[in-house]
Amino acid sequence: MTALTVAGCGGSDDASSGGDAGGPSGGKIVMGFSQVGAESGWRTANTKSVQESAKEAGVELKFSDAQQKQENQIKAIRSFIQQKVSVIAFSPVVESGWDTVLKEARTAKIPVILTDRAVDSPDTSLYKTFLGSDFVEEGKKAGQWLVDQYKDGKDPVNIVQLEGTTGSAPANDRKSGFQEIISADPKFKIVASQTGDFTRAKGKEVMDAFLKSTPKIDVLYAHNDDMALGAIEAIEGAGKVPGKDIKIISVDAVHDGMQALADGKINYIVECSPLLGPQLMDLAKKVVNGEQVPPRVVTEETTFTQDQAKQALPNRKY
Ligand code: GZL
Repeated sequence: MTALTVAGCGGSDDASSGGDAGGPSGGKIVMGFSQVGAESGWRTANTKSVQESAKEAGVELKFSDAQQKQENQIKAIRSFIQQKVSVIAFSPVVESGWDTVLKEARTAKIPVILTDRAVDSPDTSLYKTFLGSDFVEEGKKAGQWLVDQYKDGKDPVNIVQLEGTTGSAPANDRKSGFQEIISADPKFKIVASQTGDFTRAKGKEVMDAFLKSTPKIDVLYAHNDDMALGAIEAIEGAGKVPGKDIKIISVDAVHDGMQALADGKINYIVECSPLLGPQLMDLAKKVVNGEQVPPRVVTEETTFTQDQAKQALPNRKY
């Protein structure tokens, strides 16, 4: 294992050195990482990727779990600033409300990398780069599969939607991308839409309510596999067959989602890769050493049908 060292950086307490304040000169890169929480299988896999990649890269990782609360992330970022870390990376639980703390990081000359989720600040100088998926594209892929499935039909298609965490980039963008595609045909109607906060328990609870309040549901669009898996429990509890009575489209492609897809309980999954660790460490090294990095790094990902899931499952890393 080779430690990623910081070239030409000021001493450990020298936050006033030109350029970004790194760690002790010639010392290890110290990364402060604020994680959203542990709400889903995706998040667990993402945390594992970041932690394993830091170890592999010789980066000292100060990791904090915000339990899906923005105030905890802001507290963690302030603590990283106090500790004079070389670089801060975080996945913003929601898009808004970050300017103040990111300005504090900039004043302290500590570079920030956004991973997984974006912020809606117009001041893009507050962070060096955003590494993560294109959630609008994910929503479009989900919508396109549905349009293709029903291309010959004339009857109304009643859709219920389990949205991700309110105010989060994936929830906002997966919703808008999906809507953009299905709005081309008026037979597609979103008859109910509510947040399930990306968790299995909430997904079940909200789907239970949908089943009681919505006479005819043809399709569920879930913004992540965990909510889809919770919804499957509700659908089966109502005596209906998931994947047949109610078609299910989901996002992530974590193991349990892929298993449900292979078993025919989900019909289509749009992949959202959580394996951001290696790219994050590479970007961190460049940023701390003052190298240029692209303002946006989009992760590679694909889609899965039921047959493709059966093929892919044995080799999946998460
Ligand atoms: C997407 C990520 C989302 C996942 C959910 O990049 O932020 O948060 O889709 C997770 O499973 O909770």
